[in-house]
Amino acid sequence: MSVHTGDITRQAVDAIVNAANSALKRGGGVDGAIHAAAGPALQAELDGIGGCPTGECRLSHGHALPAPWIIHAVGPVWHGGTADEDALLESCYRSALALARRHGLRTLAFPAISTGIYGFPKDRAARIAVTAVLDELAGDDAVAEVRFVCFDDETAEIYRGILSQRP
Ligand code: AR6
Repeated sequence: MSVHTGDITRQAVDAIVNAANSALKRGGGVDGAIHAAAGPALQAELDGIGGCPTGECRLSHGHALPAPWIIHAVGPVWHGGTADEDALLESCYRSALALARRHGLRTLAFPAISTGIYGFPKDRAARIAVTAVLDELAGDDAVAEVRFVCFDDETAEIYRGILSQRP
């Protein structure tokens, strides 16, 4: 696991993870950046998939991206912590790793799912992300590398702090 600052669309990994919505329709934030970089063929492919429930993931091609695949993860909207948000966010990370394993994708880059437009507290989300990924990677070498790609230094520092605390 490693922490990076920058634009996830530039990552040359087997799959980048998108913070999508359940309709799989182009939105703002990292989703908008991924659609802009991948090109219109991405929305056409997603329209064929239809949608995706919160906490789950769907796979598409990367189209014009350096990454050949995109894992679209639908994170929860933050409602104050009483609407199963933690478990749904954890499920996004676990589902993304499971999908990667099933398709032989060995290097992944994750954004901080739900922490932008969906309003999930950044520190709480980062702890869930790191804990879920660590647990998924333990004892299973199908996925070799996970990068947490943060858009801002504040988020990157949160991830670095959490990773430095682990045993
Ligand atoms: N690379 C890496 N991280 C990014 C990038 C980028 N290019 N752009 C933004 N981020 P958000 P959400 C960070 O809002 O909260 C969309 O409309 C951003 O700073 O993209 O899950 C979808 O269609 C933040 O830390 O996703 C959904 O409707 C993180 O990515 C909705 O937003 C996630 O912020 C999903 O909201």
